[in-house]
Amino acid sequence: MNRDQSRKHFERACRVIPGGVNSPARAFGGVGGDPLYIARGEGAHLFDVDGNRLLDYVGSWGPHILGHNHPAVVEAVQQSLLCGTSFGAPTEAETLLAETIIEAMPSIEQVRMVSSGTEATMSAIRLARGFTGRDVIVKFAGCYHGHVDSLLVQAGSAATTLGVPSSPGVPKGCTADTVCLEFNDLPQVEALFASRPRSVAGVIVEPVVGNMGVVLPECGFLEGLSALCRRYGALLIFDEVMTGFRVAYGGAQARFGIRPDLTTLGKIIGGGMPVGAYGGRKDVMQRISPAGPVYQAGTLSGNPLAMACGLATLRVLKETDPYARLEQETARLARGLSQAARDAGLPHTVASAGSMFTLFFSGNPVVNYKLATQCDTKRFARYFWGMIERGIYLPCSQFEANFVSAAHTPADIDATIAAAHEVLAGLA
Ligand code: KE4
Repeated sequence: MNRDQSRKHFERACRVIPGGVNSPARAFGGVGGDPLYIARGEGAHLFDVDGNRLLDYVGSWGPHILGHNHPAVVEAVQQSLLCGTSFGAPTEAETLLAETIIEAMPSIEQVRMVSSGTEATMSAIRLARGFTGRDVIVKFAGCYHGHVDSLLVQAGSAATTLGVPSSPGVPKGCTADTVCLEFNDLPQVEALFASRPRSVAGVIVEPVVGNMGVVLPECGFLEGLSALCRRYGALLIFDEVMTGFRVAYGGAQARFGIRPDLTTLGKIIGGGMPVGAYGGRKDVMQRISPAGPVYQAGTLSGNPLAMACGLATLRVLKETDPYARLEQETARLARGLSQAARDAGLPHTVASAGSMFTLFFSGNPVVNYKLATQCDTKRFARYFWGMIERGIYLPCSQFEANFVSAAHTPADIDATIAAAHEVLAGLA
């Protein structure tokens, strides 16, 4: 595969941008080599600056559940652009997207738009602390909630990929009230609450983890978190930035029948443009400025272009309801990848939920961060490059979720399985 132009672009970028990228997740740090520079996306495919056509399982790290440049989304953004890009004043589009989110997720009675998932989680934990008057936030190792100072503790995604799960530059005071526990370990959470019964403001969790790779909640874990939060007066915060409108139209909370107090969203609700949101119980959301005293603001929050992009995306999802087919095709792909690894005699497990999946190079089921970090990341890197050489573009880390879009065809899934058989056979 010719990657000359990408290499030239990367060399030039590295002179003016730290690491040559505007987000470390794109840096190929976990697989070696230089990132591909993308010229355009179309449906399930990306086209890089060297003219390579790539079947895309990154989907911009989650937003593109419809695939790239869905006609209805393009049309909506073009129409919105003709009216202007940003006004710093309320627009109807913000209300329409808020109403759509609230209709999809009954636990959300009011919602505030922001411009990223990080802003959403940062605001949600400030609100939880402001509402309860308590300071402690519980998170889980391997979960990634954006680069919020107080949540960069044993964080997943690129923080783990690049070996910095707890970042320098975060003062001890910022994380003094962050308690990091093991995902799927409910007794640990019970013990924490029992030891500090009136200290916990909130528990923030990815209900289906995407940032260790895909890790599912064990039976009773989410229900247990909900019961403990209720018992001890803490808020349950579902970080659905990745799972919202991904694992079901109503997100993981619909899939598991849990009603969190707050939910954070991003990715799909922006359709690929910068949108985050946090919402939940009205009595809690009413504490947010200007309705209440907890301050949060943003110049481009609710940006009309981004609202139009997100709204069109959610409208297509609601009208076409691709979820059953996405789940079937993703499960078929997961089985195919597992069969390919088994035929190659490679220790592996595969996890999937809705249209997100991960092939782990570990013989043990990955149920928490400790097990995730035992995966063979060198073998993953060889798998990644073997697949890219065959035109299959995967997330450049063992600790990320892969995404199937509504634009992926059965033939695309077949081709991916066939490529995996070839590549994995060569890794034994
Ligand atoms: P952003 O600030 O990147 O929009 O969202 C942060 C965030 C919050 N919560 C969850 C569950 C997330 O997955 C994310 C961001 N996800 C990563 C990929 N795993 C974004 C990719 C990147 O950092 O470039």
